[in-house]
Amino acid sequence: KKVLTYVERAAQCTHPLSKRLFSIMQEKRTNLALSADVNTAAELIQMADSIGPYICVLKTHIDIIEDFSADLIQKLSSLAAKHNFIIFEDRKFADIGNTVKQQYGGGMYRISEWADIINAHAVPGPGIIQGLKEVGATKNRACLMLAQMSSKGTLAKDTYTAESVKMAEGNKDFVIGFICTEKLSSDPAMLHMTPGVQLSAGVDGLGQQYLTPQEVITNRESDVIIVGRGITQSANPMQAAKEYQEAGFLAYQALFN
Ligand code: UP6
Repeated sequence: KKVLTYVERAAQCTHPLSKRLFSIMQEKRTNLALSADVNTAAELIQMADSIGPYICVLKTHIDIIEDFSADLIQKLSSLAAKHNFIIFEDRKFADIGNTVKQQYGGGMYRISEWADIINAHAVPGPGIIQGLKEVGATKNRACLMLAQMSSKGTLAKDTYTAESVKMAEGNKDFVIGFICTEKLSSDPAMLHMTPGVQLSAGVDGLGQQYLTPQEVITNRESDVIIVGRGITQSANPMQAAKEYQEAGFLAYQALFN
């Protein structure tokens, strides 16, 4: 079985965002996404600026920021341009099409105006993708389907996972990949992004389960490692980010050995 490089994968992408992401991964030699789960605008901006050089994706949970403002979005967007990373709002939409459309485009966060990528649960059925697409597709945004989760006891497995993959593959004009714990699609354009990653395997006190970059990228053939507390709670986040970047990229290179 031939493993494709990021350059070869980028060439297979029809969606501009997945093409751009694979290109960034090659250019910056990183498959690291930072999950910037901090609670103030100042911390988020500081993280994005200091960790920006080491990542391909900055993942946000905008609704845990205590002092959200339009200024934060403006600063985040300029940092994305400065450091060349993609912004992924981890909103995990999970409602009917008509509701997610409003949650995505409206409210106080206006997610569709600044997030390149969002994600959605498959549980409502394909209407959720239709609703999100009505807002996002015209802006060249993209979506990831949550096909699996990292947490203990997750119900997203077996048939649910398989059906989520089918739903994604039926909407390739808007869905560019998955949140998952292993490679799920043989389509080289489909991105696999995996949360629950730390340098040592383990658990937290609330059901999170961690795998190593090597397990995720080399053994399970996912594409992007999503790291939160492994970096943000480290004594030296910048140093930790470098370590995850290196571990993730070495694990990618090991695919070709
Ligand atoms: N996340 C998971 N597991 C999933 C989906 N998403 O952990 O299946 C998200 C969490 C958090 C990040 O919402 O933002 O990924 C993981 O953070 P951590 O590395 O600090 O555990």
